[in-house]
Amino acid sequence: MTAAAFVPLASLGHYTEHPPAEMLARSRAFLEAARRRHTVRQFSSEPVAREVIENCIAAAGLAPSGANHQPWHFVLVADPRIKARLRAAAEAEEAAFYAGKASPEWLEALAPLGTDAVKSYMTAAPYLIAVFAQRRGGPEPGDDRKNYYVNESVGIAVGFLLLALHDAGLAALTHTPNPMGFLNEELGRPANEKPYMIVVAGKPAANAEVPLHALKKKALKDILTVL
Ligand code: IYR
Repeated sequence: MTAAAFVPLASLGHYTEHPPAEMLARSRAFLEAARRRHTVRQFSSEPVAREVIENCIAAAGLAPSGANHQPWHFVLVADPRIKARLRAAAEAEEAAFYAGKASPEWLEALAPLGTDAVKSYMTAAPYLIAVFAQRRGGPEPGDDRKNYYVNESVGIAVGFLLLALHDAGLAALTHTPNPMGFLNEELGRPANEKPYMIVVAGKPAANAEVPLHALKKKALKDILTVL
């Protein structure tokens, strides 16, 4: 058993206390920035510096996680041949999905988004970020212990990633073809890693559109109870 050891937060110099007015102003500014984030499905193929994406992934890797095991692995795909293979595999699953694997209720829920089985963005966008959730791992690379709250942890990390990309001026799409086992095969990840999501990243195409349906965000009063 490793004993807990601590360092004063103040000695890290990482916490900044803001006066109340500034705190309010910053929370409003962040809210407005979040309001300007939209999922897009039409990407420009304009290149984006890899370091930008790597910084966003590094920020995602700072997310809190169960027992700080950091149960995630990211594969950054820029190679056009690999993107083409992933697109073909995803489109095969999506074709089955839209042809009837999905329930009528599911297809009806998706109809206002206007999605279909053609996934041009997977080859148009400069980057595909495949996210894997590790069932086993640990705080050190190479650890092989049980991980905890894996889905919660990886979900938080993807949230960090989406906001980091947005803050850098990039658009993103969370894409989850079902099933996603082809990601392990194509990208050489072990079977104990669950393929979690593909995050498509790049600049939006000049003619990118946002479905009106996606602009309907619930009001705070409808998502918050204050007691
Ligand atoms: N994976 C499919 C279907 C899809 C499902 C949901 I839930 C969405 O919010 C969007 C799409 C696709 O990518 O088309």
